[in-house]
Amino acid sequence: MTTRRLLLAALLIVGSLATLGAHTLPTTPLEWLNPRPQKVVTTSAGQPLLLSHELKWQLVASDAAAEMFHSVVECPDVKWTSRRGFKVRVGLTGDKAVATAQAPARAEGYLLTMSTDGITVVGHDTDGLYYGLQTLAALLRGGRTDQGVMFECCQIEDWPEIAERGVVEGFYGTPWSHSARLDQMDFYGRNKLNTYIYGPKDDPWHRGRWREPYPADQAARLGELVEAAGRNHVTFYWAIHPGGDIKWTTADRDALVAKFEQVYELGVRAFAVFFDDIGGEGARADKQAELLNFLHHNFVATHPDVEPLMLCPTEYNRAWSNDAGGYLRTLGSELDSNIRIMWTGNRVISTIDREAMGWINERIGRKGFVWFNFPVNDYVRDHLLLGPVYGNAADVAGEVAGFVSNPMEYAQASKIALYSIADYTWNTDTYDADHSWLRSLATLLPTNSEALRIFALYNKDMGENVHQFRREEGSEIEQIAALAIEGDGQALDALAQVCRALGKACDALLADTHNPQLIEELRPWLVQGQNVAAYGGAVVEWRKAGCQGDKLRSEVERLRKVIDHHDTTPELRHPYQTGTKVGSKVLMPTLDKLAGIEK
Ligand code: 14T
Repeated sequence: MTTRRLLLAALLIVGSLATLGAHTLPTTPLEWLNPRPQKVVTTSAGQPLLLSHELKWQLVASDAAAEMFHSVVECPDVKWTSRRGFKVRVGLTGDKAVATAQAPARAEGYLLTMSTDGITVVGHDTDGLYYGLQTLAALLRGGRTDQGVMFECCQIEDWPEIAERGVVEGFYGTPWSHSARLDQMDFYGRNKLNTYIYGPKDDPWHRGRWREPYPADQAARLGELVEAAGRNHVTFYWAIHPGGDIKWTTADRDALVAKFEQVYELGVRAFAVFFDDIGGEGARADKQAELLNFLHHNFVATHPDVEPLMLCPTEYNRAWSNDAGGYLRTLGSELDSNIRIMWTGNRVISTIDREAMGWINERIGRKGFVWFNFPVNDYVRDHLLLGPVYGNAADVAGEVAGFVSNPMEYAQASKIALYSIADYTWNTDTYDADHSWLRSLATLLPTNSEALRIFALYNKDMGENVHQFRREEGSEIEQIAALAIEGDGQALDALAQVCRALGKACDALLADTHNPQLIEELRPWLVQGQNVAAYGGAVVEWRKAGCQGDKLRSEVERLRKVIDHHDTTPELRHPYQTGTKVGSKVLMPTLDKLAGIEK
C-alpha cells in the first residue's frame, strides 16, 4: 500500500468508528417527548424553572377532568391546596376550568401551556385531553429533581396526523402473554397509540377453533385486557379468522355472530374479520362482502356502541392481487362504506408511499388501513429485527385510514420499533427514523442504552427471504471490512475493536436487571453476539500473525463451530425459533472471508 492509501485508510477507519458513536440524545424533557409534538414554543429561552417541593398546587378542573388528571399524572411530591395555589387548569375547550384557552380543533388534539403562572391542559375531546395529560406527565417525570420539578416555559399544540395508530398482533408463533399485553397497553397510552388489534395466528379460538367460545379462564383474561385498553384510550379490536374452513351457510354465519356476542359480553366493542393466507371457497370476495355486510347490519348496527368493522382481505397486497379477477373491486363496490379494509402495500412486507396507497384506494373506494409487516419476524425466525423504522413516506397521512404494525412475538423487543411507529403515525411529515430509534433504545433500557444500541446494530437485517424485504445493516463497518480484507493492519485493529464492543455490549445486557423480560427475549442472540465477538477477535489475531500458527488457526475454527452449533442446535432457543443469527449482513461475512471460511 502507498502512504497515501494508508493515510486514506486510517482516515476512513477513524471516520467509521466515529459515526459508530455519533448520536445525539436529547437533553431536555421536551426533546424526549414521544411522539414528537406538532408545535412547541418555548418562552423561557432554554432556562428551566424550578417548581419547588414547597409550592402548593391547586387543581382547577371538573370532577371528570380531575379524575383523568390523577389517573395519568403521578405527583408523589406535590402538596395540594384548594385555593391560591399554583394553578393546574385541566379541561376541554369551552370548560370553565380552562377559561378561553382552546385546543387545536382536531380529533385528539390538545394544548398544553406551562409557565410560572400555572399549567393549562386543554383537550379538543377526551382523547385529546388524555394525550395532553400524558405529555404533562412525561415532562414532570423528566424534570423531577431533589428540590422539585424543573420545567421550561412552553406552549405545545399537538394532534395526530393519522387517526388510528397502533399494533396488530397478527403474527404466527407464540402469541404474546397476558402480562406482556397488559404492559403493552400502558406503553400505547404513554406513546399515544390508540389501536390494538387482537389477531394472533396461533390463538386457536381466533383461527382453527373460531366457532368455539373461549373457555372461562381465557375469557376472563380477554375481559381484563379490554379494560386495560380502555384505561389507556386504546380501542381494542378483536379479530376472527374463519376463512380456513368457513362454509357460506347460515349455520356458520350464526356461529360467527355467537362468537362476537361472547366477546362483546367481555367488553369488546370493535371487531375485525381476517381472510388472509387462505384459498378456496373462503377466499371469494362476493361471499366475504356478503358476510361482512350481514355482520354490519345485524351486529354492529344493533349494538350502538360498536365500532365499524375491519376486514383483512385475502388479496392483501398488490403482488398477490389478481386485478383481472376483480377481487378488490368487488370488495370496494359491495362492502358497506363504513367497513375498513386492511392493506400491507405493494408486497406482503413493504413500506408505504402515496403511489402504493393510490393504487389500492382507487380499487376499494376508500382509504386503506395499513397493516405494516414490521418488525414481525415470523418469516425469518432466526433473526431479531431491532433496527430503525424507515422507508414509509412522509406524505401518506391523508391517504390512509389507519396504520398498525405487526410486531415480533417478542413483546419487549418489539417496543424498539413500536416507539417509532407511534412517532411516525402521530407526526408523519417530520418523522426522523434514526433519531426516533436512538430515543427509543434509551427509553426502553435507560440503564444500558448504549449497549443496546451496539447490539441492535447487528440485529437489523433479516437475511434473504421469500418476501425480498431487506434492511440496512452494517454500512458503518463496510469500509473497515473492505480494507481489512485487503490486509490493512489498522482496519484489522478497528475490526477487532468493533468485535470487542459487541462482546462487551452483550455481556452488559446479559447482566442488566432493568427489564428482565427484554433480556430473556434477546438471550439466544446475546449469547450468539458473544460468540461472534470472540470469533472476530480470534480471526483478527490469526490474520495479524500473517495467517501463521496452528494454535491460532484451530482457535478460529473452534470458535466458528461454536457459532454454528449455537445457530443450529436448539439448546438455547425459544419455541419455533429456527436459528440464531447475529451480524449476518456484513460482520459475519467479513469475518468468514478473513478466516477463509466459505459459508
Ligand atoms: F393479513 C396480512 F396482512 C398478513 O400480513 N398476514 C400474514 C401475517 O399473519 C404474518 O405475520 C405476515 C408476515 O409473515 O405475513 C402474512 O403471512 C404470510 C405471508 C406469506 F407470504 C404467510 C405465508 C406466506 F407465504
